[in-house]
Formats: sequence, C-alpha cells, structure tokens
Amino acid sequence: MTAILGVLNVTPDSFSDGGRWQRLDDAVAQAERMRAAGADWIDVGGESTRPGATPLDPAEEQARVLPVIRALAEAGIPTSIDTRNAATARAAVAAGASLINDVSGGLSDPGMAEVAAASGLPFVVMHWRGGADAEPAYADVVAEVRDELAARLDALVAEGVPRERLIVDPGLGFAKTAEHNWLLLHGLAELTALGPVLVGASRKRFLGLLLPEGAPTEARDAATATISALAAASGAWGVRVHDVAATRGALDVQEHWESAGRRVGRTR
Ligand code: PMM
Repeated sequence: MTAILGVLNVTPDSFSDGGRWQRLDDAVAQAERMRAAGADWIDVGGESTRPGATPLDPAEEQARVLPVIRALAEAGIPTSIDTRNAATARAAVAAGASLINDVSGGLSDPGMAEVAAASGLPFVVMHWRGGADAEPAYADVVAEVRDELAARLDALVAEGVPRERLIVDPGLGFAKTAEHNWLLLHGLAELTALGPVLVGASRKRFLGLLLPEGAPTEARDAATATISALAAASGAWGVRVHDVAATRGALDVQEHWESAGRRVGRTR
C-alpha cells in the first residue's frame, strides 16, 4: 500500500493552495476531508517554498502550524510537519505530529538531525540544493540526486538518526527543470535502493506545461494522480498530494492491476 500525505499549506502565499486554509476551522475541515478521502498523514506547512519567497521567522511559522497540528491530534488525525526549522519541528512533535518532513533534508538547520533523532519519528529527507531559486545544473540528474541523497542519509545516521526511519524524496521542482523532474520520475526505481521514497509532484509547474496556458492549478490534479499510480508501480513508498481522492482512486487502480498479476503468477 502506498502512503498518501495530504498537503495542507497554512500560508498566505503557497502557489498551489495558498491563502485558503489560514483560518483554523477551514484548515481542520480540509484536513478532515483529506483524511476521509484516504490520506494517511496531513502534511502541515507554514512556510512557502515558492521561488522568490522570503524565509519565514520560526515564531511566525509556529503560530501558523501548531494550532492546526494540535487540533488534528485532538481529532485523532495523524499529521506530518513540513518545516526546515528544528525549533518548529520540535514544537510540532510536542503538539502531536507523527512524521517530520524537511525539504532541505536537514541542511537548512544544523539542529534538525538532533530533533529527528530524539523524536523517534520517520524523517523525510528531500533532495535540496539551496532551495527553489538555486541554479538547476546536472550532468546526470538521477545519479547526482541519488548520490547526494545517499550522502545526506550517511550524515544523518552519523548524527544519530536510525537509517530505518529515513525516507528520501527527489525534490521535484526544487532547483530542477521540467526535464529534470521527468528524468527523476522515470528513474525513480533507482532511488528505492536508498530506502522508502516519497514523491511530491502535486500541482507543480511542470505539470502546468501539459495544459493550456492559464489553466488553474487544480487542473493539474489528473496528471498528479497519474503520477501517483506510476510512482507506486515504480516502488514509491508514498506520495504527497493536494487532491487526495483522485490519488486514492489512481492508487486503487494500480493496486488491483498489480494484484491481478500476482493471482496469475505474473508481476507484469
Ligand atoms: N514540495 C513542496 C513542499 N514540501 N515536501 C516534500 N517532501 N516533497 C516535496 O516535493 C515538497 C514538499 C512544495 O509544494 P507545495 O507548495 O504544493 O506545498
């Protein structure tokens, strides 16, 4: 079964769902809808990672995310904290988060490894070369992302985070062109040797290139769901998506497709 992280950005400016879930009751209602549609975790983020976004003060970030995490914990809904700040991760864990998702893979804040180690929780290590504004230059994007993630895992293990709690993520769209993203998706199976792989393609700009100009970001959900199914077929551990129902449907198809093969003794 492929895990689903439902995206809940409590930011005024995320490109994909910005500004919609700033009120606590709206955020909780959206989380409940995603949970009912099949999300395993609600991934709560308070800092926009869009190109050109200014870094957020951790106190402001915590003021955005902690009430949501607390409310969801009370409602029995598992949450993941999407943050690059160790202090925010620590506070989110205390508030009830059960997974830490760091788009910088522990590179933004030297204190993150210690928080990840002490938390006892799964830790998502996304591939990161200095954020969305960094220059996308690779000779062999799949090999470089794989090797850089492997180095990050070794560093985190050396800092006390058990390897079996580490999940890797290729970081689609973070210092990557559309071509890099497609090459990474095609090469996803090469990353599975590192450990469980999470894929975050949902509503990203490279999917907009498949659509007529000016199409709303929600129009990218069909492509996102298709990627969820193909990523699962390539061995992904999980997907991070906005439209949970569409991805749940796509994963159901993929799981039935695979299990039919198993019933007749063929995997393909
Ligand atoms: N992408 C975004 C934010 N957080 N976390 C992980 N693990 N992987 C991603 O690809 C990722 C992420 C940016 O997208 P958003 O603005 O839709 O949240």
